[in-house]
Amino acid sequence: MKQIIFNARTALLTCAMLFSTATASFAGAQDYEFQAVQTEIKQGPGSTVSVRLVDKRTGKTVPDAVLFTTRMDMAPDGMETMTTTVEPTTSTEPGVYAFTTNLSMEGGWRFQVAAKVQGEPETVKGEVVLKAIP
Ligand SMILES: [Cu+2]
Repeated sequence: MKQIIFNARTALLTCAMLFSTATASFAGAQDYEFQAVQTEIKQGPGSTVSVRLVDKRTGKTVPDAVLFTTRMDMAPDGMETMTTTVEPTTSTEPGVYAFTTNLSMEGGWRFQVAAKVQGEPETVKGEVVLKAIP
């Protein structure tokens, strides 16, 4: 009986070790997340949208990422083909990336971003949902 308990415990430990090894080898783009600094944005031209890039392993923001693809559309309101302009602008806070956009219609907007993070070979992709308010 004692031997069985011992074996079960060893098996559990082995499993835990295997699992953590597997987790480590799959570390990558999914360790990062884009978060909207503000989800309610004034409808109309010249609004600023800011997203924070966070390393989920540490909870810290990630500065110096290169954001190279962006798309703003109304997918949350069933209008995926309705897009608008979104241009990078200067941000004062490290790890926060700011954009000027024109939310031409009130309602839900989806902001998609792809980025290169230093030391991370995979492309980091993310999206946030915003609401254009009067
Ligand atoms: Cu629309």
